[in-house]
Amino acid sequence: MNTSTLITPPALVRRAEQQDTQAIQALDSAHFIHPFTDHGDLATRGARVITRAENIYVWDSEGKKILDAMSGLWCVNAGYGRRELAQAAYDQMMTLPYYNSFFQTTNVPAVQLATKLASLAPKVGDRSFEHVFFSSSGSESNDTNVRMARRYWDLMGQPERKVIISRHNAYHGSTMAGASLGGMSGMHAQGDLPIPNITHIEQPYHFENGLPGESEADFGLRAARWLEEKILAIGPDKVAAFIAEPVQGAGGVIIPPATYWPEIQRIVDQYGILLICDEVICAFGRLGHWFAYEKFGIKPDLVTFAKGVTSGYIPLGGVMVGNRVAQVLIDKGGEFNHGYTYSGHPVACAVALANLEIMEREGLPQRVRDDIGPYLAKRFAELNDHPLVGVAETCGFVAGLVLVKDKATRQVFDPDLAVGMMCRAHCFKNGLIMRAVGDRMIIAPPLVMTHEQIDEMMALIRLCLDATLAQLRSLGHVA
Ligand code: PXG
Repeated sequence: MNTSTLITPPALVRRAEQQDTQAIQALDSAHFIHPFTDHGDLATRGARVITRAENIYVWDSEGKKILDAMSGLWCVNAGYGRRELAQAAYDQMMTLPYYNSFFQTTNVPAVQLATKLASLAPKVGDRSFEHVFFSSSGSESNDTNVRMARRYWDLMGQPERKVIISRHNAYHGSTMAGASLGGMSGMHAQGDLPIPNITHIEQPYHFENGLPGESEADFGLRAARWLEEKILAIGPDKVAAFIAEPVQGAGGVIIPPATYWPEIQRIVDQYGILLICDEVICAFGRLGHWFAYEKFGIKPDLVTFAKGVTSGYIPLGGVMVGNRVAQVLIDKGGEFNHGYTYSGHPVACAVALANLEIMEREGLPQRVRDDIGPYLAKRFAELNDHPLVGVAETCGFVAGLVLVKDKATRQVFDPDLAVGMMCRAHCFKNGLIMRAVGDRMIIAPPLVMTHEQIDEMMALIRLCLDATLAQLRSLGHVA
C-alpha cells in the first residue's frame, strides 16, 4: 500500500463537516455516556462536536475555529496535525500491532521507549530512574503506584506500612484507587471512596489557605508541615507513601510556594516514606523540563506519567520506578502480580518514541523554560490589573487566575453564581478554550505556541474577562 495516500486530512474533514450537527448530537445523547458529564443536561443542549485540529486550533462541526489553550486535556504538548506520529503508528501496526509483555516476552518499541525515558529522567541526589512500568493512562499508573508502594514495604519486612497520604483537591485519576488518592470531594461522595488506608492533608494554596498577612514563604513551610503532623498522627511506621502533583493541574493550577517542596522532601526523608510525584500533567516539557521533579529539586521514588508522553495521540501512561524501589522489587521480589493487557503496547510506544523525537528536535522543554514560558509569564501577569482578577500566575506553560468580586479585599463570588462557568461560556463564544475550576480560569497551551499566538490568546482572554465583567455588572453582582 502507498503510505502517502493513507492520511488525507482534507477528505476526512469534509466527511465530518458534511454531517448534520444535530444528527450527531442526537446519536451522541442516545448512545454515548461521557466522562464527568450530567447527561440530563447534555441531552438538552447537545454536545459540541469537534471534527478536526491543526497546530493549536480545533474546529467544530459548524466550522468554528477555536484556539485550544488547554492542549485537549493537558496532553497535546507537540500540537495537533503531526503526520510523523500517524506514520509511526501506521508503520508499527503493519509490523507488529500488538503483543503482550507478560510471560517473559517483550517487544522492540517498548524496550526502546523504556530506555529513552530512563535517559531523559535526570538523576537527583541518590535517586536514579532506570526502570519503567507501562500502562495506558494516568489512573492505571496511580493504581500501579499504590500496589507497588505496598509491595515494596512488604518486601522490606514492614507490611504494616500501608497508608498513602495525598492532598485535598488533588487529581490522581478516576479508577477506585486513583479517585481515592485524589482529593475531590465530589468524587469521594460517589462509590464509597476513598478506599481504606488513603488519607489527605490540605493543599498548598496561598490565596485560599494562607492566613491574613502570612507570606508565601511562611505559608509554604506551614503547608508542608501538615504532612509531618499527619505522619505523626498516623504513626510513621504505618505510612507507606506521600503522593502529590508538583503543580496541581485539575485542582485549578495551584502553584506551591518555593519553600513547600524542600520542606516536603525533608519530611519524607526524615520518616523514610516513599515520595510519589504525579507528573501526568507536569512532565514532558509542560514546566520546562522533561520531568518536573528536576525543576523543584524533588527526589521522588516513583513518578507517574501519561498524557504528554504521546502528546495525547494514543493512550499511554506509566511509572518511572526509582532505584530505591526497583532494586528491591528485582532483588527480593519474586513475581509482582500486577499488569495490564496493554502494558508496553508496541503501537503506543512507537508513537511515544516519535513524539519524544519531535520534542527533542524542536527543543520544546527548553523552549518553555527559556523562551515561551517567560513570555507567557510576562503577558499573563498583565492580567493582574484587571478588576475581576484576584491573582494571575504561571509556571512553565500552565497558568491560572482567580476571579474575585472585590480585588482590594480579595472577596470571592458566591459559588452559586458559577462565575467561572459564565467566563468559560464567553471563551467558547469568542473562539477560546479555557478551563474553569470553580472560579479559577486556567490554561495549559500546546508547547509549540509562537509569541504571536500567545499575544492572540492573551487578547482573547482579556476580551472574555471584559465580557464576564460586563455581564456581572449588568446583573448587579459587581460595582
Ligand atoms: N494524575 C493527574 C495529575 C492527572 O491530571 C490523571 C492522573 C489521570 O489520568 P487519566 O489518563 O487516567 O485520565 C490525571 C488526568 C481536568 C482533567 O478536568 C484532568 C485530568 C483528567 C480529566 C480531566 O482538568 N487529568
